[in-house]
Amino acid sequence: NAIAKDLKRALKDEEFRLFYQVQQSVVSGEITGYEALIRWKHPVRGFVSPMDFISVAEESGAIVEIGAWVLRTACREAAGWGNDLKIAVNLSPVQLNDASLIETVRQVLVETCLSPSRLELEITESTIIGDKIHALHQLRQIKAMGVTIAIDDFGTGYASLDTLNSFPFDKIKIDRSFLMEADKSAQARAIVRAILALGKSLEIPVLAEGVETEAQLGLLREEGCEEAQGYLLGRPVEFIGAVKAA
Ligand code: G
Ligand code: G
Ligand code: MN
Ligand code: NA
Repeated sequence: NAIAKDLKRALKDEEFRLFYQVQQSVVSGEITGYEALIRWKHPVRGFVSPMDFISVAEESGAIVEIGAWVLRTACREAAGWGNDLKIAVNLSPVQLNDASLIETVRQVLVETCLSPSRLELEITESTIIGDKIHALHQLRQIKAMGVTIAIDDFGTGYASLDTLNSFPFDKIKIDRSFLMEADKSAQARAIVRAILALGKSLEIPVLAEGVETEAQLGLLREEGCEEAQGYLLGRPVEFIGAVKAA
């Protein structure tokens, strides 16, 4: 595969970039953090979406190195922001299964001097479907360092509730598909409400992804959602200014 071959070279040639998308409090509008999103600035093809190369990187194993680069770069840049905002980093299932992950996280925190409580790792349900026991063991070690763990794309996997039951997640991220349909579908709104109720009863804060309209944000406000992320609040951007945390 041409992409698979190109990925290692791209890492060496420093063609990857991180973009950051703002996350904010629904009630106060204050910025709470940023999610790091990888972009590949290919010399010929221009910006390549992670949707077109993450799965290839997972199959070839290159995701372990690329993921370590993401983690290191995100933590280094966040340490330089001059605030206490969170930095959320996506973790691939392949990374979570890899035995090097714990040491990589530990090293990156030491190297960048980022306070561990500022780092949040985003895990999808599919991340812990493989070797579940091993994955949960790794997550526990990471959490013991003071790093927080969010469950991403919540509601789309086939075992959302089981996943929630198997690990003390620090945040639930409602998948953007539910928000997108919330404007026109009473059923999607009901699902959003149900996830928010679940978060309340488990005492896990909920962040809604894919917020694109004021109506969606209004719904989240009425229903007591803690945080939001989406094009309405900000698109992913390459550079962020110095923002003071609340
Ligand atoms: O940024 P965008 O919406 O194009 O991302 C598409 C997908 O790629 C999303 O599912 C997102 O979680 C994933 N993604 C973005 N950056 C990273 C990353 O650094 N690591 C991993 N594993 N996935 C990422
Ligand atoms: O799977 P994950 O939640 O990590 O995916 C994040 C992806 O969602 C990013 O690639 C980002 O570009 C995309 N995204 C973020 N906000 C919005 C939004 O409001 N609408 C849409 N369509 N995509 C969004
Ligand atoms: Mn994510
Ligand atoms: Na998501």
